[in-house]
Amino acid sequence: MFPTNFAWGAATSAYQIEGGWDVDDKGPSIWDTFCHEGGRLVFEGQSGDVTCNSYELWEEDLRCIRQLGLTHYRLSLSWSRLLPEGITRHVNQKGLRYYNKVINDLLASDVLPMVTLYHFDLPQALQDQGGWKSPEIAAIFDSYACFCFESFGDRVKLWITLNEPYVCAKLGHEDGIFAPGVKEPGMAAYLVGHNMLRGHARAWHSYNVLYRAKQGGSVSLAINSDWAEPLDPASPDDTAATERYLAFTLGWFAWPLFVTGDYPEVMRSSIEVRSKELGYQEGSRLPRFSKDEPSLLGTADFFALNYYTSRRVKPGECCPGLLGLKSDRDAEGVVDPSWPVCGVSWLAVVPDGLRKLLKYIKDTFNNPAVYITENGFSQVGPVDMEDVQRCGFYHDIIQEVARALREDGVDVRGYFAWSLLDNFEWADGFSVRFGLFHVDFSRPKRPRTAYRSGREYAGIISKYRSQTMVNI
Ligand code: GBH
Repeated sequence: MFPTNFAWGAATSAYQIEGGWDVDDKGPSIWDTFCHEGGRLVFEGQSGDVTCNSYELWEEDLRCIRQLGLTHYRLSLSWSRLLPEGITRHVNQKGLRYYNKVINDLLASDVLPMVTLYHFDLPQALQDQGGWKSPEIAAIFDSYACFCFESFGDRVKLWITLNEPYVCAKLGHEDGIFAPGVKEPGMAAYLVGHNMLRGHARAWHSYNVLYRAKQGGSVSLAINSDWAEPLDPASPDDTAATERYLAFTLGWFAWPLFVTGDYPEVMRSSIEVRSKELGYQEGSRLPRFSKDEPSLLGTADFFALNYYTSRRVKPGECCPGLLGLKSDRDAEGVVDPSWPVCGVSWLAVVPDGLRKLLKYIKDTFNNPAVYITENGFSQVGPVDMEDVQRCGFYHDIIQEVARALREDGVDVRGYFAWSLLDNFEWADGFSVRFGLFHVDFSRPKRPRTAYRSGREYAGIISKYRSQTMVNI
């Protein structure tokens, strides 16, 4: 059913699980600042100060990883734990030691690490200099990336530079509901997305020139996208809106890497049309890539996809008179009434949307190798250790991955469940649980206990792995 070397994984991110926010010389990140600011930014004023305390309890995480029988584990590095000021002048040796232990322990357990360099947690020192809005950030990210390739690249062969630039750009700099809490609709998000792409491209080129020959790994950028289809498939307006919807999420970051080295044409033209309507005169709000910088095209060694949900799409009805990403996009996603919604309101459960999105990626981006770097199902409200709905979800979604592989010929290389552990779910704090393991945040030792879905995922992995063994 699955190729022998298929990656069976689970994922986490540093700020969501580590805690230890100011121990051992770690510098603050924008999420430390955002959570400590008070107000109603995060559910009940919670923070990632301690969360799963994986900084102290890594060996407990390793036990969970082994219990699941994972072949791969996706984690992220805390930039400000390694480089407290964000730059390589000052290296925190204890941070280095921590990640070296994590990586070595994984390898000793026959689990391969996939390492994300950046998952939403910019060092505060860099935010103070303008953060992702500043053009200089691309070179600073590149030197951080090189530091990581140099330090860990002898053992890490799968790299993600940036997780979900869309989320950093839109939620962090347009809606202001994620750190750094900037609300500059229709302006900052495009600039931030642009600088993230520039930083990614530099890091990929550095890896390519300086490390690839001796380390032999692969580097990509994790792109989140809903699957989208027209609300009424017979309506040309809905069909055009769907094209814009995909262009403004998946296309925004995938077109530069896989198709043209530039943003999708429909994204450029929509932004220009809206700018004209609003009498906005100062040139395009969507920056242009400079010919003097390394090209974006070809700077992904595989397609890294974070898929959670799907939408039916129609033309937008939101605020046509306002400057903003939604009004530029002019497309509205709605949840089909037949789709169950799990936990959080945005998460309509649509497993076959993943298959359709994978087929779309194969056809649009020239049949890349694909890792599904995140996918999951959340729980809200009283804890249910016998989470049968989530069990059903994992069975269904893995069937869809199998169909994409076998029937549609998509080159899927791996699947990472989000998440190994219940953790700090950003603005939703601890109110939303995505873990395969339950974490009791009320107890100092933060005990981890497998949900039924954790046990079933372990069963699925062991079943498919034994089948692939038989195949050889
Ligand atoms: C992932 O993003 C993140 O990488 C991960 O850290 C996180 O824990 C996981 O999702 C679960 O949420 O609030 O209505 O504005 C997934 C992509 C895009 C999904 C933004 C939620 C917010 C919708 N996310 N979206 S809304």
